[in-house]
Amino acid sequence: MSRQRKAPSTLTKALIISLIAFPAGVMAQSSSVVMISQKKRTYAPGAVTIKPGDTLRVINDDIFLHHAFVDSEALRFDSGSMEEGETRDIQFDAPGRYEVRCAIHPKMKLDVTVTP
Ligand SMILES: [Cu+2]
Repeated sequence: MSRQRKAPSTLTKALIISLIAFPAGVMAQSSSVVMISQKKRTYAPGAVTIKPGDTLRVINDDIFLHHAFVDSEALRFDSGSMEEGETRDIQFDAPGRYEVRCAIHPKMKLDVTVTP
């Protein structure tokens, strides 16, 4: 009996493993949501650097229609028309450089760098 009491139970082992693994797991899986404003026919900020898995949340802060699209090999995204106050989330999974444009205002450009 005494030998059984000294051996850690499966539950105890699982708790110990969880406590050790949890902080590393949180760091590896953390992803961010970065706000991007469409204002006065520009993206603000105009350039952003993010990590794989991060999301850009684009909001139309103008009183007229905008749009947001990405057309690259790694990612194709089309927001459709975005009215005042509307948001769209664009998640970037693959490292690389991207451009987010607006089909309504050709000069609008957001440079996105996704670092490995
Ligand atoms: Cu626009």
